[in-house]
Amino acid sequence: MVATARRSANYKPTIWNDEYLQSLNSVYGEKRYLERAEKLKGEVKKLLEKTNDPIHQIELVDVLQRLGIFYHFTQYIDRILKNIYNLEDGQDLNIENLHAAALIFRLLRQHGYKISPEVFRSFMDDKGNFKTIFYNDVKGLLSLYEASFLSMDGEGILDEAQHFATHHLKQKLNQNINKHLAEEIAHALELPLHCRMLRLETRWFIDTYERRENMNPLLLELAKLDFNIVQKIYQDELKELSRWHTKSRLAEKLSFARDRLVECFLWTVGFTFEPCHRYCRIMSVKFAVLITIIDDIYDVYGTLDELEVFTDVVERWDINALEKLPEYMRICFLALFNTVNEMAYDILRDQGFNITPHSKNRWAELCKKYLAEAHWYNSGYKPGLNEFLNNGWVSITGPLLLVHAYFCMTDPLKDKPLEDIQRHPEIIKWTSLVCRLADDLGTSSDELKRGDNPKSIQCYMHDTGCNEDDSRTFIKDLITSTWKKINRDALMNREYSRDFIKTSINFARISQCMYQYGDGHGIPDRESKARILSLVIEPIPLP
Ligand code: 0FV
Ligand code: MN
Ligand code: MN
Ligand code: MN
Ligand code: MN
Repeated sequence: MVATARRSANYKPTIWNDEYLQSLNSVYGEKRYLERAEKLKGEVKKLLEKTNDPIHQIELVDVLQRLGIFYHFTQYIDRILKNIYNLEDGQDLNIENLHAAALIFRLLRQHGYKISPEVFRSFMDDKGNFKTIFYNDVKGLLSLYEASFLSMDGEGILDEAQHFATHHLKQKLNQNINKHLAEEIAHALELPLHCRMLRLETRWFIDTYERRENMNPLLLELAKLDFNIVQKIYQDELKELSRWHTKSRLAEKLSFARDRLVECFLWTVGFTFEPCHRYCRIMSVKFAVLITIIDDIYDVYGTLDELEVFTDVVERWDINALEKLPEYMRICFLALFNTVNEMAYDILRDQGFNITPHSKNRWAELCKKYLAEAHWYNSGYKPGLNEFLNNGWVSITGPLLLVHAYFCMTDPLKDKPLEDIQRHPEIIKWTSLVCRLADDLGTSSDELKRGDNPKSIQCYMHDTGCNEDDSRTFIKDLITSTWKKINRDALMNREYSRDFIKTSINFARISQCMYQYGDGHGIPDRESKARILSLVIEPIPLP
């Protein structure tokens, strides 16, 4: 028998072994810390109750969000925002301060309130330019800048705001300003708050907040303590996942594929960070591990004949067809089959609802898209950008992961919404597209060297004849315009829970984060390592 010639992707081994993960041993599960946190939460509630001035209220809400502790106070925050929205609506809120206006705009819109960007008109002159007195209002410029990223198509006033704020903030960086302020500006200009992964932003902001002159030590202490308590919860989840992963021996049996358990965990902390979404994280990690392997099978290791059979077996969801598969695919399919069944069982037990047909449809859809890409590669076919993206926003696995996240965070599940969600609602479509584009920016150079079909950057170059730099600029602009679609849908959408909408948006955020400096999913020992250390491993020092 002739041995099949197989390609290799030469991915590096994991840097996180089970023994190390099992040794993680944060002290922040101890009663004294939990009690201290409860006491501090009580203090913050008092602070929320006694803060009356709307501008102080909105600043407090912003700080609670950025410190990552808002989820303890959602009822208070909802009440404050509703109240401010009503004042705003009745024009009772006479804001002369650009910073406050921008903060109110950003927070109201973020929480689904329909506030018009016309609120910025009063900061402009007759010609529609922002007034010169704001050129040196750094706080106002920063807030305006962040607010402008919640824009939708056709909101020219926010485009102008962004242009204006960016220009003047860049100028400030060239002037002799305070070092910490310069850091804040550089951080904002690198990637706006609206597009940042929440937990990493929290970790960054805690350090920033500590240096502020008017910071509140109560909020700072709670933020640090809560971060560490949540980190201890993540460690326990990761230990459980690592036991599952080790027992499965997937990494050993399918040693050609990326072994990226902990990086997958980073993805899922990006989807949803709150302790109450533990089940969503656990199941999403298992799926992401399987996706990572299956993607490597289709892209690198499998032969076209094998891929055809695998796709067929997944489509028929036929455990009796296992014998048709080569050994390595049997292991993979059975692991997939068992993981889907595990989740289906949990949901059937708890909710009396069978997700199996919905889940298997998503896996079949994914494998068919993967197969199409494998055919393109093998035949040397070069799709146009549109054709590529029609396939690519699904093959990046956003629809699969988000539909499963929906199963985890929706109770009760019902037939009608489940049928609707199979038809790819806008929020899933656009956030997945951001992931595809960000992934192509971060991974396509290596993929092409390794042997893969052209990705969006190359498709656009092929369509237009432009060079790679111009194509990358075009793809980055496409990400920007896709965010406007996400913003519109997040505001108009009344079909899905805020939790699910937030998770979808978070999916776009963690995608941009993962590929911000290259292939954060594939390359284990650079930014991803530092990020995992800071979110999952190293507590914030407390006095
Ligand atoms: C990306 O790899 C990859 F493996 C993903 C997106 C699966 C893990 C995922 C998530 C939690 C989203 P790669 O760049 O090889 O993907 P493509 O589609 O370009 O082959
Ligand atoms: Mn791939
Ligand atoms: Mn692929
Ligand atoms: Mn491929
Ligand atoms: Mn890729």
